[in-house]
Amino acid sequence: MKRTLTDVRNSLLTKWCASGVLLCSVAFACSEETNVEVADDRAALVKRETLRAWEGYKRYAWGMDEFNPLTKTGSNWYEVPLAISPIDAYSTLRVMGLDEEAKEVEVYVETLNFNKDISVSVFETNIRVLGGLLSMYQYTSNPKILAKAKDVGDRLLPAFNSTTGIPYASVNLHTGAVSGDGAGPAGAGTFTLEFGLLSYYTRDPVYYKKAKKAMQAMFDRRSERGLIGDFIHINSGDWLSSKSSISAGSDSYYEYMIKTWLLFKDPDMKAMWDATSAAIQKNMPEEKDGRVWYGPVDMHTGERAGSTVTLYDAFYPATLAVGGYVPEAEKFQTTWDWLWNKYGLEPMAYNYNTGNIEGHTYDLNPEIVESAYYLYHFTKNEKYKHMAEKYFDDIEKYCRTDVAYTKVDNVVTKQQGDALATFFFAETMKYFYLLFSEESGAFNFDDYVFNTEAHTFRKNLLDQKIVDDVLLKN
Ligand code: DMJ
Repeated sequence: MKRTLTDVRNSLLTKWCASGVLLCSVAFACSEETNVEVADDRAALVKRETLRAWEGYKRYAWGMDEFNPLTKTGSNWYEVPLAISPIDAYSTLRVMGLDEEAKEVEVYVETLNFNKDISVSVFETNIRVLGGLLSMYQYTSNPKILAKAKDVGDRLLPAFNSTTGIPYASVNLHTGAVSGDGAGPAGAGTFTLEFGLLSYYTRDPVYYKKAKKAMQAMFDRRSERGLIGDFIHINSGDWLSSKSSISAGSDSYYEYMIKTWLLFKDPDMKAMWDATSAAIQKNMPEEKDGRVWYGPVDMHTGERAGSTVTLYDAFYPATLAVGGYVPEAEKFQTTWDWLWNKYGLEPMAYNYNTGNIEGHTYDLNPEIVESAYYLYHFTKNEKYKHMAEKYFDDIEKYCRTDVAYTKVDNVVTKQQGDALATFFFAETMKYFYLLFSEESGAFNFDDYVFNTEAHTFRKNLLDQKIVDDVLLKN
């Protein structure tokens, strides 16, 4: 059976850890602002290439979770499809003004039934499926889409019935049976945006309460240094690994603290972000050959616990920038840019002490592009645009196929593999497009918070009084 991103992430984690409606349809105006044809050539190229890849997916894999562009087949994460590619692609299609294609997805999603006897990743289903549906609802005001989002949210809820409130890794969408009682920080703290929006639109606080409790449970188990480990037992609350990192399995826990503050103005989230970021700045950065790395450290002693980093870590400049740490973000982005240019693509895992690659694949991941976009937005320094131009050129050179784009199994040999990850549609192409079209002013950054899958959540559509009443009241 095909390995999903979760499997890969889990295997990386295992390796590293072992060392350790009633629906309230709320009326609001759908924005026209994103449906603007953008003049910039680069942005137009990104849009054309997204459409070309999307047509490849539609032609050869429609309805399936993922497209395999070399064999021109489709594949599913589980025994039956969850339509992850279309749901994940929707918000990008809208951002690019590909409205006919987006409408086709919306109509298709109305027909989907999530009552499926499959055990799914709670994390991935939340960020890609629930996140995608909620963004779709904000664009369309279609109550059938909100009903789908609520249905998915309800099917994920049993996962949160652990002793600590940190969710089980997997839940069966039909039976509610749960499994997987070890979690990383991202598995605990990447729900507050989606579950918060679901609470907002359904006026039911249960979702946000569960998501916040899970995040808080992780935070409450921090060490005297303010750091957390990277694997915990969700029922005993005992740390299974005291290695503290910003890498795969931990990353979006940090991201969601600041973004949940920005979306809902929950002061508890801001307090967690402030304390956690200060602890990271104090303990993790390490200089090597003039470059800064945020390598893992022991959560209790602060001792260096390795020098392996993952390409996922390149999300952190964006998170630092949106959290007010722009100089630190700029410095860290320089490191990722250096690593990209060392190989012409980014390796999945890299040891900055030995200089060796420890994971050779590049799965069309977005993080370095995301950070270039945020830094371009905040600094307007052209160098971030030039960085992104180089990333796009390299992706075109090594990952482009006759019908779409595909992963590279080895960033040294550039040997292509046969998978187009759904986040290429959701994130990678969206961030390229937004960066290259920034000057057009067509997309107002300040109106949005992106979930970790780059789904656009419109904060200017939210009524803070409703947020206060439904989400933030004790
Ligand atoms: C995406 O699925 C999300 O950004 C997630 O948080 C981690 N990274 C992958 C893409 O690399």
